[in-house]
Amino acid sequence: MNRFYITTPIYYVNAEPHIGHAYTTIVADVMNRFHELLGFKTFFLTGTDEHGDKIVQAAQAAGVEPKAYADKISALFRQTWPKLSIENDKFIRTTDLEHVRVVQYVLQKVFDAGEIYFDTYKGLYCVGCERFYTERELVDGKCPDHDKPPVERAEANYFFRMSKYQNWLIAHMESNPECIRPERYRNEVLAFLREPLEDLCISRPVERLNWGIPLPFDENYVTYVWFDALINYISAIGYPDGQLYKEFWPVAQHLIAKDILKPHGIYWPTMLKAAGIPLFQHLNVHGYWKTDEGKMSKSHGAVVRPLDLAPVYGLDAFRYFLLREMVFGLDAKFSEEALVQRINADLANDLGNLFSRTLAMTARYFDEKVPPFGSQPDGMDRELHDKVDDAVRQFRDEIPRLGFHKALVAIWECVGAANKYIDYVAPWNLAKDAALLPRLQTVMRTLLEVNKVVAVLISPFMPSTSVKMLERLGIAKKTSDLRLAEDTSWGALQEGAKVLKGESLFPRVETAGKKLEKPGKQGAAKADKGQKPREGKKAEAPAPSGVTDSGGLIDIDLFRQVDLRVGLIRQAEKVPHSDKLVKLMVDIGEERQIVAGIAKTHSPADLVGKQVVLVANLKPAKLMGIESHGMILAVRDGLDLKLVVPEANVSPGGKIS
Ligand code: ME8
Repeated sequence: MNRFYITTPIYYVNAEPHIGHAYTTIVADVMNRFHELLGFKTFFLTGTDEHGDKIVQAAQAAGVEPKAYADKISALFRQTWPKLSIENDKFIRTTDLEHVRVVQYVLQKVFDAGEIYFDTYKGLYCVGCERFYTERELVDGKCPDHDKPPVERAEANYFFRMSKYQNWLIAHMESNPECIRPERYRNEVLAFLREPLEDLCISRPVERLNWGIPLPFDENYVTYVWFDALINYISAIGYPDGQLYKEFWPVAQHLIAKDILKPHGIYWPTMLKAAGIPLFQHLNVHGYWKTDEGKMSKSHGAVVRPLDLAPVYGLDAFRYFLLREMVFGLDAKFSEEALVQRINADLANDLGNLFSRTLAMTARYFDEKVPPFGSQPDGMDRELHDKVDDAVRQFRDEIPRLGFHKALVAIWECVGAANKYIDYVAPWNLAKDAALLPRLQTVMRTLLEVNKVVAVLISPFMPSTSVKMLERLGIAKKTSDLRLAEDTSWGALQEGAKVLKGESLFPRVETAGKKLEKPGKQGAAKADKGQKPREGKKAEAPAPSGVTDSGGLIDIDLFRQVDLRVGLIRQAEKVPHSDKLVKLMVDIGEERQIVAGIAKTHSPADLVGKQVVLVANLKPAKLMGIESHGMILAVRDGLDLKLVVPEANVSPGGKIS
């Protein structure tokens, strides 16, 4: 049986969980659920890192003993994860006796092998980081993380012969290109390794710090917190003899952010090598979530507490946002506005609408029962089916290589294609003619099948929504019972099975910009319970999802149907025999040919390199025999015509809202 083992960092208990911790732990959960879906036997570990100076200082500030302090904050982490639908198999604490025992065992083993020695070290020490710094690591004489000058400190201590493993580690990284992913982080570690590697101080004298694991070979010292913490990845699964260790260590994958790349990319592999333990399979490294104020971390304030957000916007929506928004490996910006935008566009408008339209029509035309494929599928049905197969393939290929956002984009392409399919096929017209019943059956069955596959594919990301969708499609399965191949096979819905119309999956959030700091006052995030499916009330008169009122005003839904994008003009040329038209090639993330009536006011040469705003979902039209796939926005000013442009350059394809 295939196996999968994923770990998160064990988080310091010097402050409460925030969105950065939540992201890593949710990603681990997504990876774990994905492998379960593939039928792997999986193990998912998280926990808390509880020793060291930082914890002592935090406990002192709170006026309690370190252990009592650690108990409290550790419990907070432990209780947070289930509230975010995270299902870890084990929660380790570095104060667990079993962990302490394994750390001492490894220390003794490495000591006996002659890889630890005693020496005096004088250097510059940052209390925040709990480590000595070399001069060249400092920025303007200060610790780059804490922006404070380090203090001089001389100390007799134990050292791990890390330098000895430098060449071995370089060779290992060069011959295992996937050991650290994405590649930029492997390169970063290789760059560290171009400089001479120093030995690692792995002890602290008890008189200075007694909140640590005693060295087994000298009771006057405790273990340096990183030498203690990293070992959690093996102590938690019963190193050296445990069954879990034997089963799962050979497939271990770690997940961290870039802040702790050095301990994981250098200390940990060399420690393992010295202890005669095989290396982990992958170290997966992601970027930082930032707010407008900068990186979110406990020492910098400005944190977003996940539990304040998730209940306001919905747990699954929050998970979706984090995974969709961040390109794994790069930094991403967190804003409440961006979260609301994704909820309204991707979840309420796209997925929510597809699901309610499909179920509402199944209810109306087939008495809430799954119809058979009444007629042979036509070209459009096959195209949609192909899109679904393609999404399944991309999902399967992208997640193991950390392309979470790409997997989601592929799923949402299916959702978009299915919504367009409804608009195009117009089932309400088929329903008018009894002779077209077989065709209507096939159309609705096709749509139900798409919804089912989408429900399965989103299960690692949005487990509750997945279960809810499947239930309403007549499938009573827990996410852990789903299997990718079997449950995404086309046509597997039970004919005649009862489906349930029910409430909308994702209520639209009406106003953005609420204050995250005051979760209690977020009533503004009210749901629009009356969110309408695009399919109209009557089969004969399907209304679009947004409508005009009697005063000519449109509602927001109608506006949102216009896909406005920023495009970059790559090429421009005059259309022969026309004094008004220019043919443009516009980059909106993909290339678009657009014919625009702006030749009288704009020369092709002036247009190239300009950013413009365009309607990207306009039906194609032919102008002077040339296809145009969109419309550029401009304002008439007397005889002049001015293009509408963004205030500053933005990435081509940026969606306007
Ligand atoms: O470093 N964006 O614990 P820690 C994304 N105890 N992820 C973030 C983040 C941000 N702004 N801020 C934190 C420690 N994280 C050690 C680890 S492991 C043997 C010992 C996440 O509480 C991210 O996973 O400071 C990062 O690596 C981790 O929290 C650091 O957590």
